[in-house]
Amino acid sequence: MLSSKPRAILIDVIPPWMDNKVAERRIYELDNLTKTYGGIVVVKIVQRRALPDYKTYVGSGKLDEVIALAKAEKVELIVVNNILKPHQIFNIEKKVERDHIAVWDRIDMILKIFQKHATTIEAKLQIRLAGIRHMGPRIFRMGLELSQQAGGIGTRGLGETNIEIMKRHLAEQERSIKNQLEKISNTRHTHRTRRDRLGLKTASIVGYTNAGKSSLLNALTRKGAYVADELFATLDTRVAKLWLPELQKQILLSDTIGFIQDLPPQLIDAFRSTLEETIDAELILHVIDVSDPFMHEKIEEVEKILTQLGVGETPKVYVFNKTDLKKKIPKAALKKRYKAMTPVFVSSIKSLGLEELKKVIASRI
Ligand SMILES: Nc1nc2c(ncn2[C@@H]2O[C@H](COP(=O)(O)OP(=O)(O)OP(=O)(O)O)[C@@H](O)[C@H]2O)c(=O)[nH]1
Ligand SMILES: [Mg+2]
Repeated sequence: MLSSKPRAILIDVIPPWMDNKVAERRIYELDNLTKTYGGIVVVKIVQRRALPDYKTYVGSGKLDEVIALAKAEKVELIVVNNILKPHQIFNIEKKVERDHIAVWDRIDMILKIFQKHATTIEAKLQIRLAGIRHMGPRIFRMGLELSQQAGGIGTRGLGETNIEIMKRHLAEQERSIKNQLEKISNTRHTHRTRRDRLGLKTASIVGYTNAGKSSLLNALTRKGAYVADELFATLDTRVAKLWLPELQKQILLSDTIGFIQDLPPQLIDAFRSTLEETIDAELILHVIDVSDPFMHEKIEEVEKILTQLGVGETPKVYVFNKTDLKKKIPKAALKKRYKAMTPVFVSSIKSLGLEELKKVIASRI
C-alpha cells in the first residue's frame, strides 16, 4: 500500500530527435500529474532512446540506476511517462517487488487521479470500466506467468483454468458496469428530450485540463462548480442555464472533464457518456489558457480529441481565458490565426470580456 504522499521517481523515454522544449513539457506535465495525485517528486529522469526496450521499456542499465536510486531515496513509486505493455510493467515490478516499490505507467497515474477525484456514481463506474480495460491484460499476464512457473504435469491445467475464471469474471464485471452506465445515460436522454421540447440549445465548454473551464461556467452562471489548481478537478458533467439578452432566450451551458496530451483511448471510451453533452452540443466553447507557453500545442491536442469524439465539425468558439495573467496578448494575430473560431478574450476570475462572449455565443448558436 502506498502512503498518502509517496516519494516518487519519474522517468520518461523519448526518441533522440525530440525537441528539448517538447521533452521538458512532457516531464513537467507528469510532474504536475504526480503532484495532483499527492506524490512528492524526488528525481525526474529523461532517457533518449530510438526504440523502447522490449522487456522493460526503459533501457536496462538506466532502469538499474533508477532502482538503486529509488532504494537509496526511500522512494515508494516509480512512474514511467509512457504507455507500457503488460509484460513490461510486470518485468519492472518483478525487480522491485521485494523493496515495496510500485511501478505505474502514464495511464495508471491518470486513472489513480481520476479515482481520487471521482464523486458521482457515474464517474466511479466509468473509472472502474477504464481500470478493467487497462488492468485486465496485466492480470492475464500475471496468471500466465504463475501457471508457467508452477510448471509440471497436472498443475499447468489448473493455472489455465484459473486464467479462464479470471477472464470470465472480468468480462462479467465489464458487462455489468456497462449496463449500469447505460441506465444512467438513458435517464440523461430523457432529460435531454424534455429539454429539446423546451427548445433549449446547448453550448458545451471543453479544453485542456486546468484551462479554467469550471471557472468560466461559474463566472457566467454562478453555478458553483469545483475549481482547483490541479489537473482533472472536474470529472462529471455540470449543466447550468445561461440567459442570452441578444436572443432573449435561455441556453444550457455544460462543463465537463478536461483533456490532456495522450489521453488514453480506454478513458475516452469509458467517459463517452459523460462527454455526451459535448457530443450533442450545438456549439463548443473551447477554453484556452492564454498565459500557457504551450497554448498552441494544447489547442491541437484538444482538437485531436474532439475529432476522435466525432465532433470535429461542430461550430466552435475559442475562448482565450486568464487574460489577467498576461500583459501583452497578441490579440490581432490570434484573431487572424483562428478566425473561423471567432476568438474572444476573457478573464473568468476578474469577470472580464463575459458580455462580449455572450454576444458571440448568441451569434454563433
Ligand atoms: N488568474 C486567473 N486564474 C484563473 C482564471 N480562470 C481560472 N483560473 C485558475 O485556474 C485554475 C484551474 O481552474 P478550473 O476552473 O478548475 O479549470 P478547469 O479547466 O475546470 O480544470 P479541470 O476541471 O481540472 O480540467 C484554478 O486555480 C483557477 O482559479 C482566470 O481567468 N485568471
Ligand atoms: Mg473543471
